[in-house]
Formats: sequence, structure tokens, C-alpha cells
Amino acid sequence: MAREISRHVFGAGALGIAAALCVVPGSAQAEKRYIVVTAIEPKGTASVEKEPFPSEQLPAGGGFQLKKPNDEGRWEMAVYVFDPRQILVNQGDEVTLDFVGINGASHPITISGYDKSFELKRGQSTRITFTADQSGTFPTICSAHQPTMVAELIVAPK
Ligand SMILES: [Cu+2]
Repeated sequence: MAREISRHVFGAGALGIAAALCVVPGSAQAEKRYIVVTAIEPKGTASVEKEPFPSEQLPAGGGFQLKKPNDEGRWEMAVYVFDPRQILVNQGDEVTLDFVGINGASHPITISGYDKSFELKRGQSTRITFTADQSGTFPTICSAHQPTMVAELIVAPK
């Protein structure tokens, strides 16, 4: 039935039907999306005996955490990030982002373009629900841990 209608409307054979089905405006169904976004701090440690403590400065802003060698000569490198760092949804989707604080006491977070600001604390989950009505790329930023703690909310146009 659908094939007959498509042939009638587009009259271009099998390839035409496939192309037409992909580009019919408004055909994408809005979905409910639930995505967990964790605030985490991957770490690496080393001993000065095997790896010298780095001498180069890292960018300021709180995102990079380089700790000097302790009494045993062990030093540590860490970085605050979101996981995932890119969140892809479709325009029109009803999106719930469930932010979960795992590492770091507090994260002041803003989703620019969608006017969402909140503080995420360790041990808490903060759910942000909205309709992704604007397409584009919207930075999601923790102001306490820059330049590393940035995720992109990418809303693909309908
Ligand atoms: Cu943070």
C-alpha cells in the first residue's frame, strides 16, 4: 500500500521511493529520551622515580588537577569532565538529562540556550526535563571546572 502511494506520488521507482521516505518533512517521530550525565574525575598516578613530576603549567580554571608528589614521591593528575561529553537528540524530543554527582563536591552547571542553571552536588541526581525545540549545539558548562568540564547538547534539526 505504502509503496503504491509512493510510486504514484513520486513516480521514480525503488530508488525514488527510498529517497522520498527519508526526506518527508515532519516524518521524524519525537521520542522520550533519558540520558544519565555523570560528573567524574578520571585520575592517574605515578612515582617520581619512574616519571618526573611535570614542569609545564596547565590551564587555570579548576578543571585540571595536578597534585605535587607526596612524601612517598607519588604525584597525581586528574581532570573534571562530564560523561558523556556529547549528547545527541532530535529536535522535538522530550529530553530528560539526569545529572549525577560522583566526583567533586559541587558543580555549578548551565545549559546555555535552554536557560537551565543548577548546582549539582556529589551524591545527588538532578533531573532536567525539557522539549528540545531549538536545533543547534548548546554548551553545557560547569563554571567551577574549566576549561575541561564542558559537554555539548546537540539537537539535530527535524
Ligand atoms: Cu564541575
